[in-house]
Amino acid sequence: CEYTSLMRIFTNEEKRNLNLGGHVGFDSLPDQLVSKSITQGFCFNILCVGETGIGKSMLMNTLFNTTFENEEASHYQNGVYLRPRTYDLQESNVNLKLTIVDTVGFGDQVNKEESYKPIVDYIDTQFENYLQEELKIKRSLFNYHDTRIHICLYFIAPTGHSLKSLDLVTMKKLDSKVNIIPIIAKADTISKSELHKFKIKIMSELVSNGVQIYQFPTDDEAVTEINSSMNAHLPFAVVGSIEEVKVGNKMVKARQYPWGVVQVENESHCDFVKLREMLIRVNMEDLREQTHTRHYELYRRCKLEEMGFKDTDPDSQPFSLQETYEAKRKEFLSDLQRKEEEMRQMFVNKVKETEAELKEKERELHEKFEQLKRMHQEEKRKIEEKRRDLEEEMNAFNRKKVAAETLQAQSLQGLQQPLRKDKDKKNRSVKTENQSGVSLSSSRVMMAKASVEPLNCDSWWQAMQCCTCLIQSAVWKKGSV
Ligand SMILES: Nc1nc2c(ncn2[C@@H]2O[C@H](COP(=O)(O)OP(=O)(O)OP(=O)(O)O)[C@@H](O)[C@H]2O)c(=O)[nH]1
Ligand SMILES: *[C@@H]1O[C@H](CO)[C@@H](O)[C@H](O)[C@H]1NC(C)=O
Ligand SMILES: *[C@@H]1O[C@H](CO)[C@@H](O)[C@H](O)[C@H]1NC(C)=O
Ligand SMILES: CC(=O)N[C@H]1CO[C@H](CO)[C@@H](O)[C@@H]1O
Ligand SMILES: [Mg+2]
Repeated sequence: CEYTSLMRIFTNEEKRNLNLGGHVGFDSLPDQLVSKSITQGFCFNILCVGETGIGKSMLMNTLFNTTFENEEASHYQNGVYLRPRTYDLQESNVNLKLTIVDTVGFGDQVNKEESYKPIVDYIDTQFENYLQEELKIKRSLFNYHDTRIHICLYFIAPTGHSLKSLDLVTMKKLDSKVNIIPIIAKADTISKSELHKFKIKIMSELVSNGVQIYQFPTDDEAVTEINSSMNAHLPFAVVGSIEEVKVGNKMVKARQYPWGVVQVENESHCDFVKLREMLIRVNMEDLREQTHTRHYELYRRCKLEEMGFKDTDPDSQPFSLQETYEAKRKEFLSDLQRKEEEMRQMFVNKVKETEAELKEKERELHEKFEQLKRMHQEEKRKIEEKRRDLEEEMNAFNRKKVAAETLQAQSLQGLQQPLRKDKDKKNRSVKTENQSGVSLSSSRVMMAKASVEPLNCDSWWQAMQCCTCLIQSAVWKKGSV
């Protein structure tokens, strides 16, 4: 508190101009800055977005007059990915840590809807890394390797027609995250008049789709001079080559064709020199600054707001980090408590539910058991009945068998003394008319059977008939005898 009131006193105090008596030395401050920057070194990160084989690696080699390691991509990637390569370069006494990030497989998929995603993710990841470093308590931004993308060179195919929807979508997704410079690649394959129309068409398409591309700064006096016309040359039509061809008495970088030579560094042949001028020689620092103050700032703001930090409270009073923290903590704790209570309630309900379910299951099982038991008893009863029936039948059969046996025994006795003991009238009449013992005995069997068998009309009748037939046959036999 005391500190802030003291500050107020100082700031309210009027400033006075004073003359220095002699040389003090703080005029060397800019030099000190320069030498410090030089010892620290610089980093610069370039992202090349473009179809496979459109000339990305070749252009980088031409721009930096060296041969970076090159690995040709295949056209059969399942998706797009980014390949960063970092190099340490030195020019006079300035060290540059250069990172070149290439898109691999861009534009090769049948479905290109998701092609922009890996690029956006990569850029965001670099921002996130920087933010995490910034948020650390012990941060070391001084020797932090900054991997944030400073410039995105967007390679447009030299169709002479118009932009592809993939180009528009990708640039639209990137324009709030990175400085974009669109370039027409392999510009030697398009005629001069067509190129002019193509450039106009591209710019009008970018404007009508609201794609923000990087504008060379025109507010800075030193740069305005070179620049204002440069914005009119966008998109730059470039040619890449590391081949040296002799033109006149000089070796120049060029592409040689049967009908002539395309000189890379001749402004009447292509815009390569303009690109190199604007990208490396004039605006490199501005690109770095724009990345930090515009794109990174936007990312940081969104991210912190997402995390719940605010500069002002709802009544637009200044809101310190401490207060935000306290508020967040309170909110978090109450949230936690609420969640815990919810969980507990949920648990109790679940237990109750499960209990009820179990009870229901038990009841069902019990019912089933009872039913099975009943069924079992019923069956048992039935079988018992059947058994009784069968036993009765067996008894009846046995009785019959005994009777039949006694009868048989009797009949055998009767056969041994056939004519001695006949008192029966019927037998006598048979005896008088039939001398055959065998027939007589069989008739007796019949008779015995008839008496044993229950008085069944059928068997009675059969017996009777049999008797008659015996008698008849006896008559018949007597006649034949
Ligand atoms: N006509 C013409 N051909 C070029 C130009 N730049 C590169 N090429 C040719 O295009 C082919 C591919 O060039 P690269 O630089 O390997 O293309 P790239 O985009 O790096 O390819 P990947 O890394 O595999 O995606 C090579 O044969 C180059 O010679 C150019 O400006 N004009
Ligand atoms: C590029 O490098 C070669 C040596 O590798 C050199 O002879 C040539 O002059 C350089 N070109 C430019 C434009 O600096
Ligand atoms: C650039 O190209 C033009 C046209 O081909 C030619 O007249 C001119 O001499 C070239 N400039 C240089 C420096 O080679
Ligand atoms: C308007 C203006 O100052 N244009 C200058 C831009 O830079 C080129 C050189 O790169 C000059 O030739 C133009 O005169
Ligand atoms: Mg390449």
